[in-house]
Amino acid sequence: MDYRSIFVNSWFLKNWKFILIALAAIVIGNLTRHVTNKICARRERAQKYKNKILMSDGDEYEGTELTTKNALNDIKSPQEDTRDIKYVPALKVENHVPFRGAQVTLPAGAKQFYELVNNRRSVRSYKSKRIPPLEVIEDCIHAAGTSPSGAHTEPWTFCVVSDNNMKLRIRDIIELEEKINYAQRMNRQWTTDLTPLRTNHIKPYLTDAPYLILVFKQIYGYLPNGDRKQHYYNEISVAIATGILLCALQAAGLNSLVTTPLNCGTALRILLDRPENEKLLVLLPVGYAAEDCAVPDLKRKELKDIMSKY
Ligand code: IYR
Repeated sequence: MDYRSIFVNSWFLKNWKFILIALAAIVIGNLTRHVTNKICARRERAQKYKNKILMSDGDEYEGTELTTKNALNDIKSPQEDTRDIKYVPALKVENHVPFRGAQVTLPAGAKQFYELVNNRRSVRSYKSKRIPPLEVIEDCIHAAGTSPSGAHTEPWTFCVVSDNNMKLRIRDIIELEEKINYAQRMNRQWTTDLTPLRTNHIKPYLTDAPYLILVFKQIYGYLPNGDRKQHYYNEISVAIATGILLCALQAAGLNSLVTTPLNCGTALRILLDRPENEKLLVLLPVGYAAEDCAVPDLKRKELKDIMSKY
């Protein structure tokens, strides 16, 4: 047998170029698939990581043990998982400027401020005919908007309602839910604890008070490109802003009440045509107390009972 001629005439030898090209194509094909799979997996992980971050708006990390210095050895850079994402700060601030300290103070300082705020009471009956100027309400909300907030996200919306028909619709929503709240959602101890305050599901202040301020927390915001923006500590931020609002209303000689209408958030948000990223935190009736307004004879804790020195 002429092995040489078999070899020279073999199909493999004749087609070696095509075979080589086919083999190369298979290798390149597999390699590309492998690489793209890897890239996709990493992108997916990065996206998952980003979503996870979006969830954490400042919650405490839950752990049963106190952190020790050993924990430092376990730190893995988050960059590992997020190499493919380009991060830019949501806050557009270029400079820091010299701080000039408090330029405005009260003549008698904090003692005077204490006198001011100690005079505040939660008011549940209002004069409907005496209407404070809207500018005063605007000034108070302007003050509330100076509140500190997580990463300066300013996650608040203050909706001011003075329209009587709108107030009536708000009252209807709240009284319906509160009837159920008092009857079954709040437990017996809760309703019993409220008896000294003489509250119930009937709330004339929602239509009598000249203004209702509905304070919404924005649980996230939007970047100019439409992407979601994280609102860190949004509830704490809006609660602080509400505290400032209460002080401002008091300073303006107005009365108010902090109400937390349980289970009414969505209905009120839809009524006021607010977007889904806004959740109702509190609702404040605002105005002047009715002539016959009575308040429970409450005592406040003494300084020594609320402060510990170290
Ligand atoms: N939101 C209800 C119940 C209520 C709950 C507490 I805590 C109060 O301090 C007062 C009232 C209401 O507004 O009647």
